[in-house]
Amino acid sequence: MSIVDQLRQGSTLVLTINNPPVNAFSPGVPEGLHAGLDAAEQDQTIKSVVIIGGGRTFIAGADIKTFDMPREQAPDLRGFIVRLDAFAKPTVAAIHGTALGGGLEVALACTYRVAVKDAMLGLPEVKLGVLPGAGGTQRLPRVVGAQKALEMMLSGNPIKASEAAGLGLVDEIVDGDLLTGAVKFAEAHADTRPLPRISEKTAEGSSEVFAAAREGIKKTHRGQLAPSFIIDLAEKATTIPFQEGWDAEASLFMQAKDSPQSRGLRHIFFAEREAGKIAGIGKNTPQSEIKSVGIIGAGTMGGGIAMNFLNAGLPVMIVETAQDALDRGLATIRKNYENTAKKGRMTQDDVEKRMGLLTPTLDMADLKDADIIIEAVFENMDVKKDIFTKLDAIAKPGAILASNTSTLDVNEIASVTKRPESVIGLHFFSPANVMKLLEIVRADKTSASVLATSMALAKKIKKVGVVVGVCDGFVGNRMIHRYSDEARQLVEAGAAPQDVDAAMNGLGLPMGPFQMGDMAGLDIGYAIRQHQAKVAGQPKPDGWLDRIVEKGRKGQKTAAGIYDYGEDRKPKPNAEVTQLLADYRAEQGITPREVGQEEASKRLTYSLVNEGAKILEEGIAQRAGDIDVIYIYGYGFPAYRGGPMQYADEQGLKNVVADLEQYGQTPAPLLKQLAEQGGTFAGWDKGEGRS
Ligand code: T1G
Repeated sequence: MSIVDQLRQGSTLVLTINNPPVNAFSPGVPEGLHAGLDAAEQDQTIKSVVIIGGGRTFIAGADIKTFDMPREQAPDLRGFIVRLDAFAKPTVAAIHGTALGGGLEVALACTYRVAVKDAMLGLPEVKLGVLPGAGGTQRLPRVVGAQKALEMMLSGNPIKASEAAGLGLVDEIVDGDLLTGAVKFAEAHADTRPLPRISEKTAEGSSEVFAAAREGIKKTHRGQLAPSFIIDLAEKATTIPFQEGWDAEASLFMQAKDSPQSRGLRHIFFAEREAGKIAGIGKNTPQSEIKSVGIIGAGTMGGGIAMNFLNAGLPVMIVETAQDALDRGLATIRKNYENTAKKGRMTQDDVEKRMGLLTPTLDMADLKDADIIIEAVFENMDVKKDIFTKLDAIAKPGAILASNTSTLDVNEIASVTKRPESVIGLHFFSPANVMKLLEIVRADKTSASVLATSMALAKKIKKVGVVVGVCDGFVGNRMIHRYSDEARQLVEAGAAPQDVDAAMNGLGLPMGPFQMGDMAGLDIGYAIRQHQAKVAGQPKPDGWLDRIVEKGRKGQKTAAGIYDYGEDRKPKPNAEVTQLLADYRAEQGITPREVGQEEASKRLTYSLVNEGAKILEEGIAQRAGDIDVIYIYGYGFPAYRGGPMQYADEQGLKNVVADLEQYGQTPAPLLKQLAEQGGTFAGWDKGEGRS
């Protein structure tokens, strides 16, 4: 089997691409396809050509790994498409799996497209910080109209073949065997003359469509480059000849591809997948089958966690200590589903199916048959130890015992059981049924099988699972604690909270540290500080944040925290807080000073980077990309920045060290070492040794 097989079927030549796992347009693929077109051209008895993907999918796009190759070495997708579009004999794209990006662009350059009904077609390039660069911005609007084309290209989301057929993007839905159906279609259209070419049409699209699209991306793609290029190019498809649009597309594609935003998004694309590759865990690591789930605690977290498994079709038994708490928990789960159904994203039948998989109980012993039990109760070590002691006696042999703790020592929790190899941390992020991130906390004795099973389970419930080690706050919360400390220091030095938040909004974060604090609730941090001081026998904390909470200003939940909140829930600075800050600084003998946006955003971002470097050094995270994935999926760091560690690489680690020192911070040893070596975080992987 070669990378592109040629098979004659009647008067049709079938070209099958064999480039697993997703038939990306990698080196070798264009050469094979050109050879196939040559064969079809030279043989007069060949009347038509079918292009099909071997394995599980049609072409899923250009090979993203080749984006940074020198142009003369990269696969020439555009060159192939020019030839295909002009090919004298009818060509048929036979689509199954996903025809994405360059894959759909190849299909659009074919004369016809046929597909099985569950195939997906899309142009997801915007998710990589680029735009369809092989004719997609010019052909798709010509087929489906500018409005639908913009919806597809700006969201990057694929559509089903059945919808595509209704739009004229697919000519026929093939029931049964795709190849048979495609060859039959090709034979039936072998004598099409002249060949219908999309490039000869003009796209439909009013000026209102483009104005609305430009307005829309201000919210959906704030600060990003590629979306505005996509709109400009789609507009060209309605106004200028195809060739001019095709040329303009090439130049804007290169501009977008060479941007830090595209490097950031491509870094995350691969980092998300790399995170699933754990040192010591391979495809052959045994896993246990998870057919039933037990959850202890039906509060906000327990209920949200339960929904993930119910959505995946797994039965869940949920335990509470009191009937009213159990009833409240179930009512909240049902309400969440009913709300989704009201928005039309779920049917009432779906709601009932999910609720039918949920079994409430007051007796923890009922969890005796569960394959995994997840504890999601109050963040207190004694409470958790008590529960794990009981679970150790109740759970069946081989059951996984997981804690949803967000910071506590999973080794200490495991130590009360006789099965520490079965204990792991599964740190969900609130709201647990929405947030994609799952920190998988590998304790010292967690077995490879339990870890591999947990990673597979994360994928099954559509979470982005990242393995982290045990320390206070694991990765995400450990870094956010440093970030929040830095934010407080900026305010003490003289910055207004709204200016600190604005600096991070400017970097692309939807919320700055104080907006986030008000949303989460200032009283949570307050309670932790008071508890920690009490346990440590220290005096009661009396910082400016503590004083704000003690005035009853707990955040959005009380319509007043650091900011005031009206109906629109927008944060508004409060004069009393401003005065409280001024009094606090005076009391501390601090003469307030101007803190500029650059200092604020650098000190906050680099506080994350510096802590991340320590986390890497300690092996709490295996690679920098893991930290980036955590920060993007768990804390809203803009994906087009690639995450804090990628962002630092883009700034240059030498510059990061210089800035940290300028602001009085001590660079972490690993950061200093990499900066001195002219290195980056990107290539450093503790699992495979240092780069
Ligand atoms: N290039 C290179 N590698 C790719 C790839 C691609 N396009 N798509 C997937 N992979 C790798 C991936 O890294 C992983 O590797 C393995 O394949 C399985 O992927 C000119 C410029 C197709 C829906 O953006 O959306 O065309 O970890 O784990 O969950 O206009 O992959 O096994 O070593 O994601 O079944 C446009 C991206 C490119 C599609 C399958 N196309 N891929 O999901 O598997 S830009 C895309 C996906 C372009 C043109 C432009 C998904 C999938 P490893 P996976 P999956």
